[in-house]
Amino acid sequence: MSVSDEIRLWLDGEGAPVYGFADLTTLNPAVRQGFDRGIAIGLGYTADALRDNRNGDPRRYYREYLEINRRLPDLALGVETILVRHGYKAWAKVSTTVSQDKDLRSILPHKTVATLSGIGWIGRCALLVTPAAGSALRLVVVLTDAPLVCGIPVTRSGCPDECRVCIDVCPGHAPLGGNWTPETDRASFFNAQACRTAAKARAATTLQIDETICGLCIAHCPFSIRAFGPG
Ligand code: B12
Repeated sequence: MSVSDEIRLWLDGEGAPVYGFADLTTLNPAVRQGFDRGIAIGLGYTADALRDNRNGDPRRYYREYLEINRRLPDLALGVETILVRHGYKAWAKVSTTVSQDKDLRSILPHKTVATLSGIGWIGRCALLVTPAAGSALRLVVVLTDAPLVCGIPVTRSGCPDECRVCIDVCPGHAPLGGNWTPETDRASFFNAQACRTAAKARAATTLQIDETICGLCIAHCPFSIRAFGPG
């Protein structure tokens, strides 16, 4: 069995709803930390968590957020183990260093690996949107030198021209209305600081916690509702 097939089999067995293999060689080697391939893995929320959050109660969304964050590193480390057993280099990116100034950027965002793997595009809310789970998923990435069979990169937004849902529901007015392409800088269509400020304010009010938890764009996204149902 090929290493790609073995990883697929294992992730399917673990119930990972969304994953893809990316050819990273179009990226600067410093950005991809010398690795040629990446695996993006996503775990989703339940319809009930999304419905409650839409209705103003993010408690279930937050519980599932914590549970997903607990499970994602296990999935990444499992994939890393398979790759290493096959004799390849692999690095499960289970934590991210982000510039904490006004920029809020990592060197290689998970979403870049995700679109390059072909599993989805970047919506107006700056989140990965997938046909399989909408934007209602969290991601982890494994980098490797294994010759994986890679997906076809997504290079255009799949959001309908007329859809303004995430723009209208965002309490921080963070989505500015523009469409993503791989060449578009985030700042031209999304105000990350405004998102962070509003998400912190919402989490303080609704959950009494000092964290960046909101997810209204996720819960209202028509692709999320289509994937999980209305709850
Ligand atoms: C910093 C950060 C934030 C910041 C800034 C948000 C942002 N969009 O950058 C703040 C604090 C505001 C934030 C908030 C939230 N975040 Co956040 N955040 C991150 C983090 C740690 C780094 C993101 C980063 O580097 N941004 C820099 C910019 C430039 O990159 P980017 O927007 O991530 O992605 C750009 C590139 O990927 C580029 N791109 C895409 N494909 C390609 C292909 C090529 C070839 C190129 C060149 C570029 C390119 O397009 C994207 C848009 O510009 C990631 C984890 C990670 N390691 O990636 C999580 C992450 C993006 N956050 C996530 C989530 C879920 C949230 C929240 C919903 C939190 C919550 N639970 O309520 C909110 C809402 C965010 C939103 N609407 O975007 C998820 C997104 C999942 C998804 N479906 O996309 C991630 C991936 C965490 C995870 N482990 O799942 N977040």
